[in-house]
Formats: sequence, C-alpha cells, structure tokens
Amino acid sequence: MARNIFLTQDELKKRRHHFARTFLGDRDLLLLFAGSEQRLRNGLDNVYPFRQDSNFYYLTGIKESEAVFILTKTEKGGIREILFVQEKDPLKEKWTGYRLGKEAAKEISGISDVYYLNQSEGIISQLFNKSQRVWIPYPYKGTLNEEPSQEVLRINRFKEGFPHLRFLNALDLLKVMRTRKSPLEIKFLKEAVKITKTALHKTWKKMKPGMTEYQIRALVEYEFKRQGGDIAFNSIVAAGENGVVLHYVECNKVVEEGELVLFDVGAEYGLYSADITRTVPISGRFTPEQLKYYNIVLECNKKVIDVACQGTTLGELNSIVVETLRKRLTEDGLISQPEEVGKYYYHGVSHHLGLDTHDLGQGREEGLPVNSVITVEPGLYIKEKKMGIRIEDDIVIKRNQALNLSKSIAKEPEEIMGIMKK
Ligand SMILES: [Mn+2]
Repeated sequence: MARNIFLTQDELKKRRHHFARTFLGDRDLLLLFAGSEQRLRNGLDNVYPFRQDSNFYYLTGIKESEAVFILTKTEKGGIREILFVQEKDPLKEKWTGYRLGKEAAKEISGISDVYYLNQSEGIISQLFNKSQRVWIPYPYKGTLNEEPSQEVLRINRFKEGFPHLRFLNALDLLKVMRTRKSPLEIKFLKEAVKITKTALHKTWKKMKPGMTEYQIRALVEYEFKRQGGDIAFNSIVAAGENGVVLHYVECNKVVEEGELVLFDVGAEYGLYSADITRTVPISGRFTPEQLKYYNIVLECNKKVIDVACQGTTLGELNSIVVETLRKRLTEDGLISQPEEVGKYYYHGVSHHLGLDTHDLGQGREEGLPVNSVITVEPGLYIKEKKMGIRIEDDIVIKRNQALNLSKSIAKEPEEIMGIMKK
C-alpha cells in the first residue's frame, strides 16, 4: 500500500470551480494559508510533526507548510487560481527534507499559476487593489493559548494596508461544501475505518489483565502505522473508571481483571479520519452487570443508525439517545427523575467526520444532506460503578437510510467475546 496518497487533480479542480461558481462574486477573492511548522515542542529545534491545514488541503491537495492559495474570478468571468510555495533551497533541504518546488506543486494541485513565496506580497497587493471582499477561513489554529496566530497577525496587517477591503469568514462557505463527501472522500474514509478495524480486532486478541493502557494503545497505533495509516487524534484507551473521562489520554493505568476497556481511536488515511469507539472486557467476558449497561448503549447506537437519513438533524439524533437512556435507566433504577440522565450521559451523539475528526460541517439543527458523514456515539458513564461505555460508528447519510462504514467492527457482545477468545 502506497504511503503517499494524494487527492486527484480532477477532484481538486472540481472543488475549486464549485467554490468559485457558487460563492465568489465578481470582485471577491478567497485567500487560504497552509499551516506553519509548529516549533518548540521542546528545546530549540524539536518541531511537532507537520499536518496540513484541512481547508488548504481540501482545495489544493498540497501537504507542504507555509504555502498560500488564492482563488478569484477574471474580468471575463473565468476562474483564476494562484498558488505560492516555498522556494527550493538545497542547503535547507539537506536538513529538513525535500521541498515540492513549482513543478511538483503544479502536478499535485492542477493549478498552473504557481510562484515562490517571495513573489507573494506583490501579487497579493495587485489582486487586493482590484477586489472588494476577501474571504478567509478563521480562526486559524493557535487560538487555544489566546495568542494571535501568525495568520491572524497577517490578516490584521492586510486590514490596515487595504482599508477598502471587507474581510469575511470563508468557513461558512467551506462548511457547506465540506459537509457533503464525494465518492473519493468516502473511499478514503472507508480505508481509514478498515485500518482501524484491523487494529482493534488484533489488539483485542493480544490484550490481557495486567497490561497497562499505554501498552494496549501501542498495539493499536502500531497497527495503524504498519498499514500505512496515521493517528488521526490522541488515542483514548481507558480502563475501568477512566472510561468516564471523555478525552482521557494519560493511559498509564494497569488494567485489572474484570474491567472494561474503552477504545476511542481512529486511523487517518490520505488525511481523512476514522473515529471509532468500542468497549470490551479485558478478561474476555462481560459480567452480567456490564452486559446490562452495554446493551442499553448498543440499543441507542442501533436506534440512531436506523433513523439517520437525509433531513434528520444531529439534535434529533441526540434526543433519541436521551429518551432511550431515560427510559432504560429509570426501569433499571439507576435514576428516578428523567433529568438525572445528564449525570450519566454528557455529550452529543454525533459530529461530522472527514478531513478533521470533528469535521467542519453544518449545524446541529440543519437537516443532514445526502453523503454527509457523521459519527454515532452514545455512551453511559457510571463513575460509582467504575464503568464507562461508549459505542461509536461512522455512517454515511443517504436518502432513506444510513450506510454504516464501520459495520464490520465487532460490537455485538458475542462477537467481541468470540474475537477475544482468539
Ligand atoms: Mn467521535
């Protein structure tokens, strides 16, 4: 399997043309920045592994950092696409690896106007002078620590230098496009799910009480990489009580006999992300109490998948889970008032999935379109019983039903126990 997977020129051109035709007015311009290398993981020159900005990748197919892309219309109503990439630099390339240069960038993106970055200021100024509105997707990442990112500083400089321009948020436009997946995108997602499936099933056969969460996580991640995938997000392997923490990533506990282990993991393939959760008993058998609660979560998962289709909203899907849990947990006696369900289930059931694990997509109250891809992940977190259960599948929305991409990843208790028996 080839490690270097690219989107096709055809697909990229289609996306850019669609964007320009649908959203760009005559004196509009779309401006995208590639991600920058994130330095200082620690020390002076230890950089984080680079991963392209998803919007930039979506329209250009370019995985290299620092690039800039502009999409605008010509005076005759045609489309103009311009890409700026890093200069070739034999010395730097000896240290930090090859740069694409203009020719390879043209080849990958299908954009014929490719320049080096040192020409970008001049060309951007010319285009800005002829434009009225500039669409930029923001916020760019780097906002977690409240510091303005490099891109935000750049946008601020543009605002000062070109006061006649109106700057608008392109995320609102990109999210309409990115919500609906093309056949090629669904193919990549299927591959990401397939890699995740193999990793989970192989890991379940090997794991046993006494292993640590991080040893089990290593088995999963080894399989992702062995199959040519990447790790889409910080893997969660949470045993016993740790399963009630939604984004538990420490992974340093020894897994004890009889505990449940919650895996929320996803391979990335061609920059598309799987996102799968399964909860399995370390000892190979569910206890009767674990099984009782597991089956309640499984019921919620199946109900949502049965109902999801074109036009349903993420909000409606979540209500199904809340209603089902209210009913079942009241019957069980775990809760006595319907509101108490919030103590044991405290997130939404779905999010969009694609280039980003929490993908850019339409809002919770908008009807889902055909070929949108979402997760279905009901959960039940009972801290006092040291039990966290979540079952997550990835589905494609169709006109009258949903297509479950992760259907073949075991989730029936018998099936899971069968795999664990080896
Ligand atoms: Mn998820």
